[in-house]
Order: sequence, then C-alpha cells, then structure tokens
Amino acid sequence: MPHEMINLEEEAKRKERVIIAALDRGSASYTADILDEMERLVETAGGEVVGRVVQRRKYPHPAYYFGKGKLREIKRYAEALSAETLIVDGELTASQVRNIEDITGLKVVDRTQLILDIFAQHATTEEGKLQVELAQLEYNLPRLVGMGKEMSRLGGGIGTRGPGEKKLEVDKRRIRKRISVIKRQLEDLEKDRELRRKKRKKKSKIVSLVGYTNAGKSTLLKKLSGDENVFVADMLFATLSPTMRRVSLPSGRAVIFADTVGFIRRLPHTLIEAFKATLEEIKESNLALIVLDATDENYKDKLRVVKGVLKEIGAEKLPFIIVFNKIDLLDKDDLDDLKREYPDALFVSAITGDGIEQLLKIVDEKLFGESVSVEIFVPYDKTGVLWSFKDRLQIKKIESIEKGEKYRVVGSQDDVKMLIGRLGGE
Ligand SMILES: Nc1nc2c(ncn2[C@@H]2O[C@H](COP(=O)(O)OP(=O)(O)OP(=O)(O)O)[C@@H](O)[C@H]2O)c(=O)[nH]1
Ligand SMILES: [Mg+2]
Repeated sequence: MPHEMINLEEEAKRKERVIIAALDRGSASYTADILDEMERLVETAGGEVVGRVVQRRKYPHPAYYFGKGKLREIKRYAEALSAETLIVDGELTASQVRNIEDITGLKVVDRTQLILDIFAQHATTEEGKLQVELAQLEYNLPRLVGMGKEMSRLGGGIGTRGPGEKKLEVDKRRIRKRISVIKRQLEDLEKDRELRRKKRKKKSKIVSLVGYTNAGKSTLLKKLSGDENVFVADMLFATLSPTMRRVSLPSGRAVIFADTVGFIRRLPHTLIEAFKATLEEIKESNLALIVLDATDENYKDKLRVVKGVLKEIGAEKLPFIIVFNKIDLLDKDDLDDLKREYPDALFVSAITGDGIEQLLKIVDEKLFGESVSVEIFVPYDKTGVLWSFKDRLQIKKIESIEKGEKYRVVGSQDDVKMLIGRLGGE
C-alpha cells in the first residue's frame, strides 16, 4: 500500500510535459521571443516545456496550421521526449485542432486556451470567475462543431480547467444556456460596480496602474499603500480583479490607486470582451501610470502593447506617466541611458522604494497642479468653510488669535484661491 500512495503523490506533482510550437513568419528573433513568453505561460499554468518547434512559413496551413511533414516530425520528437501536449502559438480552428491531434496523437491546445486556462486558475472573485468562464465558453463554443467523442480525449490538464477547479463544460447545448446565465449575472454585478465607481469618483481621484503582466504593478501598489496583503507573484497574470488602495500624496490629499489585470501582446479578444467592465475602470480614472519592467530588453514592444490595449478599451486620451520599475536590478549606465531616452518618465523600485517619493510628488502635481503653501486667517464663523476643503487641502492650525484662528494650508493654487475667495479674502 505505501508505495501506491507515493505514486499518487508523484502523479499530482508530475508536470504536464509540453512541446511549444510557432510559425516563424520572417523574424527569427521575434519568434524566439514569442516562444520564451509561451514558456513562461506554460510554467505559470503548471506545465513543463520539454521541447520547442519552429516552422518557417508565411501563413498557417488552413487545415494543419503547420505543414503535414512538420507534424510528423513533431510526433517523433514528442515520442522521444515523452511529451503529451502540444501548445501552438496563435488561435486554431476546430478542424486544425482535430487534424493536428490525428497526426501527432498529442493533446493540442492553442495560445488563447493556454492564457484562458491561467486566468481560470487565478480568478478569485465572483465576478472574475464569471468573466473567465464566459471567455472560455465563448472561445470553445464554435470549436465544438462536430466534436463528439473527441472531446473525451481532453482528459484534463492545461486547456480543460474552469475557474475554481471546475471542469470546463463541453456540451454545446448546456454551454449556450450557461453563457446566457453568466451574462445576466455579470450585468447585475456590473450595475453594482458602476454605482461604487460613481461614489468613489465623487470622493477621490483615481490613478490606475497599467502595464504588461509581471511588470510589478501590484508590488508598486503594495509599496505605495504599505498594505502587505496586496498579492504579488512571479508569474503571469497574478492579478485579475481590480484592487484599490487609498494613498496620501505629499500635499495631504488622498487618491485611490487601482491595480488591475496585466496585459500581454495579442491578448485574446474573448478576454478583452469578458473583462470589458473591469478594463473600463481604467478609462474612468484620472491618470494612468504605465508600469514597465526596466530590465526587460523588449520594453519598447511592451509599451506599444500597453498603448494598444489602452486604445482598444477607449482609454487612449487618458493622461499617463511612464514608470520604469525594477531599477534595483539595473546597472548605473543602463539606467542613465534610459533616463536620457525618457526624460519625462519616472524611475522606481517597488521593492527598495527608490523613486517612490518622487512618483508621489509628480502624481500630485499632475492631478492637482503645483502645490502652494499659504498662511490664512479664518474667522470663527467661517471654520465650516475651511473644513469643507479638507479633502483637497492639507490644513494645519498655527494659533488662535482674536476672533479666529491662523492656519497653514497646502494644496493646488486653484483650490487655495477658491478657499480664500469663499472666506471673503483678497
Ligand atoms: N527586483 C525587483 N523585483 C520586482 C520589483 N517589482 C516587482 N518585482 C517582482 O516582479 C514580480 C512580479 O510582480 P507583480 O507585482 O506581481 O507584477 P504585476 O505587474 O502585478 O503582474 P500581473 O498581476 O501578473 O499583471 C514579482 O516577483 C515581484 O517580486 C522591483 O522593483 N524590483
Ligand atoms: Mg499584479
């Protein structure tokens, strides 16, 4: 008996052995980069990449995606490596999946399903789970055409998992029903969200943290807010649901920083659709901090991707500041080069706290204008007027004098002027 138990444990620990494959459409370095990213995605999904395959080809084969000969090669390669799963870059049609499975004998998953699988595992909130399940079902529905017994081949593992350990529904009729139920539930949740958003927006300005997955957005939020409970992890798509924290700026005003799902190039469209409500929060914010990993050689591509997604969700007009993070890992020369190239960007380390003070100062100025500090006299009967500004100005009492009190107030020029006007001053 004991050895049987050990086997079970090993089985649970055993990682799915995966071959990743992509077409090289003309740029070998781009393809290598895509495969590196796929490898990170596979690891995040709990699999292990045991081999890589590239085929030079301008367009995918309509029936086989790769060439038929290449697929036979993949089959031999997989046998030699004891791989069981093939993950293909891009989106496959139902018949491509079936044809590749027939020739290679492998379980076939495409990049979109891989990403959806990770989202399914990382969704924690009710809304997040529903959004992911919706994206999965909508992606899979047209791919189930004519699929009957083949579906049973999807025994488990990457590409078959639903949110919260649930198995993904594979029956077409039931999927359609489930999709409409989820959509209704999401609509209700979105109404609540809308209400909360309006309330929040009335009270404080919102700064959204956006960027490529793993850039360090959540770590930055953790540092800014001092809240140890913000979830940070060295994996892709660690954060799925918006997380908000109130943070005090140097002028004394509080704003809300909002962290949300990370982006990736060619973010599956079903996901953008399903996450629309969540992503729209970004559009409604007052300022975006585009967080980039300063150690990433391809940060320019990533910046382009982030701007592309912002455009897609209608947030291209949102004012933004570029924030290079992880500068603790950069040597001085590289950092200086970066600073020369991006004179308006900010440079921080969310781990050491380097540059955070400057970041808060710039955010303050960008949102409220440059701060001024003045001494004012407030007659006793106008104290209420003064305190009605407490969310916008930093107010400090200096002394009581005859008929009133002297205060020092710090804040934007406009707010200070308005206060003085209301107090009946100059
Ligand atoms: N050395 C160093 N590591 C950092 C820094 N900021 C974040 N990290 C690490 O980078 C990894 C990703 O950080 P997260 O904050 O989870 O990244 P994220 O942008 O929220 O990622 P997603 O939620 O997946 O979009 C973690 O391992 C962090 O510890 C930094 O300033 N310096
Ligand atoms: Mg995060």
